[in-house]
Amino acid sequence: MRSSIQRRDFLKLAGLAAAGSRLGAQETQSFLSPSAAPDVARTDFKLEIGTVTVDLAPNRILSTTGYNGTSPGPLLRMKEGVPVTVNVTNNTDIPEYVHFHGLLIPSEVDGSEEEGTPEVPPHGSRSYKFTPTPAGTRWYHTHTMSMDDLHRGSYTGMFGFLIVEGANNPGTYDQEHYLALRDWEPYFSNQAMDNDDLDATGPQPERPAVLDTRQPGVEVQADVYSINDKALGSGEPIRVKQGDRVMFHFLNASAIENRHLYLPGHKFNVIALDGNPVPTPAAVDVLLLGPGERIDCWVEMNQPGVWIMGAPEDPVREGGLGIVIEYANQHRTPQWTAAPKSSWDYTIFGKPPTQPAPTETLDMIFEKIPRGAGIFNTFNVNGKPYPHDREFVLKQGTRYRLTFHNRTDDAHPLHLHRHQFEIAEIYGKPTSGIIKDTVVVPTYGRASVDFTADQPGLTLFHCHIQMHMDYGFKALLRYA
Ligand SMILES: [Cu+2]
Repeated sequence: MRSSIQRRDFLKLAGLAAAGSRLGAQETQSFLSPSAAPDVARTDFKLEIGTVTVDLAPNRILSTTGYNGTSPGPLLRMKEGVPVTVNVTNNTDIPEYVHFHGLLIPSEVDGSEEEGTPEVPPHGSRSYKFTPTPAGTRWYHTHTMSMDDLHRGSYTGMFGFLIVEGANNPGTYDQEHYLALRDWEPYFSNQAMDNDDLDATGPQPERPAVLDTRQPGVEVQADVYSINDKALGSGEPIRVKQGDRVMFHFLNASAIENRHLYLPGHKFNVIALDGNPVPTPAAVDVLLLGPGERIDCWVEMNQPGVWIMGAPEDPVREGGLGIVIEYANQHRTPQWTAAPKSSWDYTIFGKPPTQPAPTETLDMIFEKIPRGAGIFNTFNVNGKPYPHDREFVLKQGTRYRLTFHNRTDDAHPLHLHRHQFEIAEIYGKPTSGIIKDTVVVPTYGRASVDFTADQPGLTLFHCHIQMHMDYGFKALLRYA
């Protein structure tokens, strides 16, 4: 039980007991009030890739790779439809790719080696020029392969929020926070922690009649967590007043795992998924975010006290995944109560389907090969790991129904580059109007998404868990 000892030591270091104390000035990144936002979005951005330190806790300072000396990197605020240049300098020894996640931009600047985006060479630089669209909460991150090197790719601190401002105003609120959920110091383990117990126990239409009983390979795990750059108890609390309406923009920037989030005594009023407004905003107790997903939601602060907003799973929250919400004139120890049993269900934010299903269909069947590559699992898409002999071929202007068949014992966050899709069916339930770029398909589950092939150029599809992607769980879509 090496990991649990580490966890206890870490908590001592983080000094949870001090969480409610009055501290100094706010972090600018985690506490951006609407009035602090620049009036005019910039068009010229600079990202410098290099070594950064992350002060997770007073006695826990990590060294990793990041952008502009911090992790998360700077919040990039762009205006929809206004061309931008992102100048990237790479001060490391390995080629880098900056992927702009959730944007509809050409392959040449999307930041994917598979799509043919040129690299940012080691100790060199490259400019990405594109016109940001659509409006909403997007993000940017490295798209370099890690394979068995846990100091590369999305295990590092190379990520940040990218906000595309549009005409749509998400409403009025008193303060606004951009919060990225992260884990650190990953390691390989045979005992992957199962955090999927809160997930929908829906139908498992893809469960094979005979399960694969071969010994599974190792997975990546972490015991150290943070929200932005601070472990629970180390950073500044979010200070609120009774009656405040607080807008949260959450991002799961993990390379590893789906994450839940809970705030005792409060509800999350979800208004957008992956940055796109949902047809039916709804209040929920617990959020679920797969790696790559974003949720925009507001919380009515109507339970005076000092609360922990964090992961419902004790080891994850105690390992740092949380932040303190402190009401004015309240100075007690931060409170936590167990989260209610809940299951995440995208369809409550949707509306009944009104359009007939697209007649053009694509099917992707995902399988896990235990220890397909030494001690690591590999993943097949339609019987073969990446690269495939033939890409999926799209006809320009055609609408497709893409069905994911998850024949593995894991929930996977599936991401399509350069396009957005509309969830058509998940957990056996039909829905419409939920526009996303990443969707968590449950264990042995099936999901169908519809999208229009209107972004010519190579397009990458992959699982957003870095190790799954690196070991076969990806595919290329090509326009005819
Ligand atoms: Cu996966």
